[in-house]
Amino acid sequence: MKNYLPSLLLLLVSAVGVRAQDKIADAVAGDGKLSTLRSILTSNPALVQLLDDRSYGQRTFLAPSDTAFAKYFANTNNTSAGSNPSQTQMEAMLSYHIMNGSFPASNLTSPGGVAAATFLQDSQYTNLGSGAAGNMVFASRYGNSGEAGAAGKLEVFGGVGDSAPIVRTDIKFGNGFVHVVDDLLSLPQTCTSSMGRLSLTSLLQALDRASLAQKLDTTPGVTCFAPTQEAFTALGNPEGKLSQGELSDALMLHTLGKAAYSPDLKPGTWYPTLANGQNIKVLREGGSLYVTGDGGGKAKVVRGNVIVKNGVMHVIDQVCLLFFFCSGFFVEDGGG
Ligand SMILES: *[C@@H]1O[C@H](CO)[C@@H](O)[C@H](O)[C@H]1NC(C)=O
Ligand SMILES: *[C@@H]1O[C@H](CO)[C@@H](O)[C@H](O)[C@H]1NC(C)=O
Ligand SMILES: *[C@@H]1O[C@H](CO)[C@@H](O)[C@H](O)[C@H]1NC(C)=O
Ligand SMILES: CC(=O)N[C@H]1CO[C@H](CO)[C@@H](O)[C@@H]1O
Repeated sequence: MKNYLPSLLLLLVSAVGVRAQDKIADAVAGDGKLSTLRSILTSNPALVQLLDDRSYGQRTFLAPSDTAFAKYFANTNNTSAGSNPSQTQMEAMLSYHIMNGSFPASNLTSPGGVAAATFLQDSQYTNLGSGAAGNMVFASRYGNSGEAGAAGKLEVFGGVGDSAPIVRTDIKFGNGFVHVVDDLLSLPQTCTSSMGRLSLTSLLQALDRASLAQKLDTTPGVTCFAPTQEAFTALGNPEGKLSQGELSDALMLHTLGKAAYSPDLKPGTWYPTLANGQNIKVLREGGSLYVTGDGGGKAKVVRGNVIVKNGVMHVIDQVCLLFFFCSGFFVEDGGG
């Protein structure tokens, strides 16, 4: 009997402890800054079900604060369409705030950051190919590529390069953890609309001229290294000068045939691109992530982990990953 007593007590204590905030509604009841969320949950039983259902594993809810909703509504209610989010849009949006798994703050704050799947499965926002379920988010205290030298605020990165700061952590509920965010995550968009939102105009023109925009937007599971507008300008806007074939090769060299979030990119490793037989290598140096091609040129990731519908985009500061024809085209004596 003596042997069973401690574990029996532990069982009772934990049973009581869990029951207190078992349901999501109870877990968010105690925070004075979550009243908008509470009323949204009341009218969205499907979302409550997604959080409270006990028949599958742990999850982590990024709960938007009243501040987050106020900022969101201030923008969206005033669109030219003038419409508030529908129940379906609200469900899609909040399912993107539910990470699939248990991610206490101690986990999310680890160096390099964490890429995690969410419950956003709506095919309007998610096309990662077979085997994958919900689209992803990236959480980090070390900036959008997880590489900053010093720890800053903990943020979650979603669609179109937007991020949401986590302002309160580790509220427990029956199925995992709740962290409060002060912005809503933007839903992932296609590669090309994300590029538009980030003003990557020359890149869009290049994709258009090479007739690759459609392919890039619809292939399930891609990583796109997207050069900035400044990178194209610095090279004299090659998007208007190269032939369609050359542009196509150049763009394919900037694209991997699977989604690789920054934690998946291992330094010193070569990754096959969609350009035939050509690989690019990832480097980490001085608080930044770089990609380099066979020619040795080096592009720095200036905005990592922009989540897109069919994968991820990392914005880089150079057009040329020094593929052979690029140096051949721009340097008089030819590069190979
Ligand atoms: C925007 O729409 C939401 C949802 O219908 C509503 O709750 C909110 O009060 C509106 N906000 C503004 C500023 O109009
Ligand atoms: C964070 O959680 C994931 C998924 O549970 C796990 O694979 C990973 O090892 C954890 N990392 C840390 C630093 O705890
Ligand atoms: C959540 O993760 C589990 C375990 O990896 C997986 O079986 C399930 O399909 C995932 N669900 C979603 C909605 O991603
Ligand atoms: C459609 C809509 O919500 N319009 C509002 C936009 O913002 C102005 C100023 O705050 C309001 O007066 C409008 O009603």
